[in-house]
Amino acid sequence: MAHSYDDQNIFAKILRGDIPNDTVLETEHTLAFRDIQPQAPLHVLVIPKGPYVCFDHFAQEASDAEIVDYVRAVGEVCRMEGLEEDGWRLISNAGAHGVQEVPHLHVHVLAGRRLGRMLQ
Ligand code: IU
Repeated sequence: MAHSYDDQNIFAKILRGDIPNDTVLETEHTLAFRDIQPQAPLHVLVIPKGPYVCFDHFAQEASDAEIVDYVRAVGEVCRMEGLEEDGWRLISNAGAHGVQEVPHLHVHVLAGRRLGRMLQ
């Protein structure tokens, strides 16, 4: 799949500082912030700072340093928010069938209640 990145998407604007966000963690290559419409008591979005549309795009084109930073940041958010005991769920929607609304890679970290068994 060819990936073309739209730099007018809302997360690109957040990364440029044009729109405020509720930051949980910022590292060299990654930003984690609270979702504006939380679907669980804890709902954090973790995004790479680079211009990647989805996981596949990121896996193909990001540097090893970006990938390591990103994966570690997702784990760090879970640790920082104290989720080890009760657990969490990671989701990353892609494309039309994944019902991805914002075309910048993001992982949803959901926690704080027992989530439904399946996603719709
Ligand atoms: P999706 O996986 O692309 O469907 O998720 C996009 C998420 O981005 C969704 O949960 C929105 O509530 C969230 N979001 C946000 O946190 N801040 C915004 O300004 C916008 C969407 I627009």
